[in-house]
Amino acid sequence: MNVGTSDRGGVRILTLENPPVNALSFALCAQLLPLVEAASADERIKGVVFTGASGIFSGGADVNDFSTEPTPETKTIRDVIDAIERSEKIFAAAIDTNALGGAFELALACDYRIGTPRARLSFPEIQLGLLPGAGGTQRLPRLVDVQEALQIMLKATRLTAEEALAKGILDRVGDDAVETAIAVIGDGRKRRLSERKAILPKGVVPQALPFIVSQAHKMVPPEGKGGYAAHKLVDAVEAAVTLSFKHGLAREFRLFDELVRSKPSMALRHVFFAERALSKIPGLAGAHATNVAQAAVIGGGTMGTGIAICFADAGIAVTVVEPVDEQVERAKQTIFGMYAHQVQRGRLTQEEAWTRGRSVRFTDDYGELKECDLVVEAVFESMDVKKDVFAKLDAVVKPGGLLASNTSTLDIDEIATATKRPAQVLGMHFFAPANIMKLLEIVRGKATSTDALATAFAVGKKMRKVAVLSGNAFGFIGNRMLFDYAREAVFLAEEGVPPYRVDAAMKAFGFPMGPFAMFDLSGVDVSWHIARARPDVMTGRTKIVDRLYEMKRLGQKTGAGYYRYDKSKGGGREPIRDASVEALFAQEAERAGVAQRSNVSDDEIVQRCVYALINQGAALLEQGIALRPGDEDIVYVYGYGFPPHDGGPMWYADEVGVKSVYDAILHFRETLGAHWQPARLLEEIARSGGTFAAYEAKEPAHA
Ligand code: T1G
Repeated sequence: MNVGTSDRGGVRILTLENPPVNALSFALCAQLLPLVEAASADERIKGVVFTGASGIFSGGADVNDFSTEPTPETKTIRDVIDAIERSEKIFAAAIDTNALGGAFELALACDYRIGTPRARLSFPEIQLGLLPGAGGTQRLPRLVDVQEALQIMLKATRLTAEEALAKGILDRVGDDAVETAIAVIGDGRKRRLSERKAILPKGVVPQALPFIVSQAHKMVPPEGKGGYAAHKLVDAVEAAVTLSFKHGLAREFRLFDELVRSKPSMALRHVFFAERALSKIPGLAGAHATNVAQAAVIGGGTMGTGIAICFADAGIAVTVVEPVDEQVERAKQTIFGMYAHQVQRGRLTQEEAWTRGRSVRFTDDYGELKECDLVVEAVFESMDVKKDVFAKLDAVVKPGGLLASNTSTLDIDEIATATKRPAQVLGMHFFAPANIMKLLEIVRGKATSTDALATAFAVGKKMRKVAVLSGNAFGFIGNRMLFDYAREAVFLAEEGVPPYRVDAAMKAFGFPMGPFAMFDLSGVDVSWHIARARPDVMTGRTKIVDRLYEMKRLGQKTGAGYYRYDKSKGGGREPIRDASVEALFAQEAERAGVAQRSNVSDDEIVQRCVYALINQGAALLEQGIALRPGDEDIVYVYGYGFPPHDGGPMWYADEVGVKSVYDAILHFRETLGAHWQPARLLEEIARSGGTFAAYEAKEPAHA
């Protein structure tokens, strides 16, 4: 890590070099600061250009640094920017690819900003539960108007070079940003944003500012529901208009320092690093990932079509094997419609959409799959059907071609027995809708090779998926934990807590959807099938699921399930409380002898559902099905809507205190039954006063 320096035409070029993203760490800033001061004191120098090594400007502050308490000697981006402000020289930022967060702020402190066509500028701080803490909230509203500045920072908008140029955030775009910056300095002058006033939107008078601010506060979630940083960001931008630059900066610093120590931000930074740790798998470092040039999907249903789109979006040619013509037509319409929508939304050009759409071919002939590097099977969830497909694939696909199943519950090792290539068989469990949901569970069978895993993770990265390694157990990670969550939701309703109350409590906790609305979305028949296949896992004390199934109350798709649905309300997707289902619960509970309870608190509802996740999460770690608690957190934040500002179930357990979770589970075991058996790992951590964050996997079973 260092700062390269060179002089050209009376201009000093300072090159940030701190692989992999040139993060402006405390250590790099400690090197950068004296160089800025030396350039400012050097008579021969007219100006300074900041640029980044390896074609990256900088990914912003080093997020690791936020976990250390800065000392008075610590140098940060703020100190570097302060030195720029005090200098008489002209400063320019020459930006290639990313200028994020603090890097964007460094560029805003300069007099000029030059980008290459690949330049991307954004303030991702809000996604870390922070706000731009090196002057961004004060300088950006002095370059674009307050409303636009708020949008850019609240939405972490990734501005392309073109967009930034159009907004005046970049002054020039050119292939050689450094050369252009040197030329601009040659003709340029000092023009610090700090000397300007914040810009009100056209036609808005200063008296209207309180209204704009109150509207902005209304646009973001409540502080306790993920909006904590957003409200502080609005306060900081308000200060940019109402206070002097100096006082506004002081206000921003105070708000940032409050956020960086806040629980939501620590949880979001945990999610940031946990996501990047996912692909660090013991034994995979030396593995060889095959380049997947040709892929195939077996089955052109909803999932198969979604998976095909994932390949097309990743630039991988894909053949969909679907024997039913109507299904092929439906799949083509879905793909065509989806890409047309992307073009309408300006997300893709016509050309890009056309190229991607054309990369999806259909056939009913397995013989065309010979050269495939990877085939994903997405047929009916039946072991016989899948084994038949894998036997056919094994006979046709070239040696070394990977065969993956999208199964959500079936045994990968069992599927592999249908082939002579178990080392190339694995699970790739996509979540519906496959082309939208980022979560992907990559399931390792006993014989799955590390090369096969490395290839699957590389494909997951190309698809921009969040890929999590799972061992081969029923329900893998996400659904296996969900079964216990679902059990508690159903048990609560059997004890007399109406489904709408369970859902309301879980939505108040932070889930976008309660469990019963979720069951209705995925289909009561799915629960019915699972309960049949694995009564040991999906246990109900009553016959409620059977009753609903027999009544064809399968959820949204039949207009009724645990709730009623009315086409005229929310397009038939809005759950409407149904007293007849509550009566059915009471009836079935009486038949099954389930005692009714009238005093169940929201806290109990939340604890039973969330602690069920935690307990099963601990069990999966013990069994080596999940590698790290952070992996389970990512599964729940990305796949099941666990509130990211609570960091995921295992992070949340540490926040609550593992001992408190353990004690509550012991209480549930006494009062609710033996199904509340605390996982051994949970007990160990509770008794030792430890945390899940400190858990290091022993040799995981699926290694
Ligand atoms: N700090 C520390 N490490 C970082 C980092 C960062 N800002 N960005 C990336 N890394 C690490 C990452 O953990 C991984 O490490 C490796 O780099 C590659 O990351 C004061 C307060 C830049 C677009 O939020 O968006 O500035 O796993 O796999 O896909 O107001 O990384 O290899 O050990 O993501 O090519 C604001 C976050 C900070 C940017 C590159 N900046 N990073 O994507 O690589 S707060 C961010 C990204 C701030 C100021 C505020 C992406 C990327 P490892 P990667 P990528």
